[in-house]
Amino acid sequence: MKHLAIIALVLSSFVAQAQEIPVFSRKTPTLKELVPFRLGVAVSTPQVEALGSGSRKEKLIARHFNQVVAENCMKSFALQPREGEFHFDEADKFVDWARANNLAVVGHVLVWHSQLPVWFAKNADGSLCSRETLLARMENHIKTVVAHFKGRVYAWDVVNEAIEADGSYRRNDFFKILGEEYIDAAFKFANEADPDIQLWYNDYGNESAAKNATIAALVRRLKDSGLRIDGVGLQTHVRIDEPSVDAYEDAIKTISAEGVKLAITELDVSVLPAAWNLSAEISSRAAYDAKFNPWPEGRLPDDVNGRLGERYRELFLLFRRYSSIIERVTFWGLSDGDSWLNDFPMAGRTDYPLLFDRSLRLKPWARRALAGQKLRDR
Ligand code: 9MR
Repeated sequence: MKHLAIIALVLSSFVAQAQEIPVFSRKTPTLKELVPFRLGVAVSTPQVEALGSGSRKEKLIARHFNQVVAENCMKSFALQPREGEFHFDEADKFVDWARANNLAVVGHVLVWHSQLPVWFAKNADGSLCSRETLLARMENHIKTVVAHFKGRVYAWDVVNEAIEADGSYRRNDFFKILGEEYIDAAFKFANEADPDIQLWYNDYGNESAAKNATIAALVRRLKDSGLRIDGVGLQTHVRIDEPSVDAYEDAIKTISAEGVKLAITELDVSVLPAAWNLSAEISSRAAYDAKFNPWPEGRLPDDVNGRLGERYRELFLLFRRYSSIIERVTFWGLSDGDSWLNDFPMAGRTDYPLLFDRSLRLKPWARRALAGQKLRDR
């Protein structure tokens, strides 16, 4: 009997272990496995420079995401700093690394008023160039760049941020010279350069109904003129408490009604007090003031971190509901330390807008928030 009891005890401990094995060996899902769309991240220029060194950041990007976009190194000032002088080394390094790691690449950006090299829309004396000159420069830039990355980039942001919050067209140099038809020209040149890549319009401030109405009208106009536009990117630089999810849902409905795909292209959630307005307009700046930088030590209080998780969860619940039209969700940076928000609109702040903290630890709520699951009590 005694022997039997010992055997039973040994067996039951085996059974218990056997039952536990799946629990211990079950693979923790990567972030990209938790969502029904592509999951992307913007890669900063210092990160691009370090690619190939086997850094922890590089490993995290390759492991958790399946799409990337260059935060800066594929903009016109980087690719063609002087007229006719193209620099592709850094961007090529980025694109080749991405492809070797099975990451789909989005090109950002062909036509944008910001980070535009001075020569692009100006004469040597600083005055605005002629219509013909600007069209020729746009055509050369767009066709050279798109052709260079053909087959390696699957979608391009063709035009970025052409519309203001009030729904009017931004009076940038392109607009001053060509009117809103600079947008038509950009889409035409991009399509001629590569009929197989996706062509996107991209903008921020997506809670504005007036802006969305103009974006929808723009999509309609382009299509009516026989031009191709495949998608509209909603940048989604938002704050912990605004804008409302309902306003975002309205944007999704209004724009997708025009028969284009959507993507969340530059997601981040600022937790800091609004130091300016709710804008991603990079030319707005404010002088440093410590009262707008409440957590300078790099540690966010638990309650605020918890609210950040809830905010991400409500956003992902919305994105998941529209996953049949949302093609990808891309974070504008890997970790809090990488974010542009630390310096915008006020330099020297410490923001906490992304999924990985400054030590590259995944925030405790991240997996559940992306999966749309109730967060655990903290
Ligand atoms: O994150 C980018 C930052 O490093 C650059 O200094 C800035 C320059 O204009 O651009 C930032 O990225 C912007 C993106 O290209 C377009 N949408 C708004 C983004 C944040 O400003």
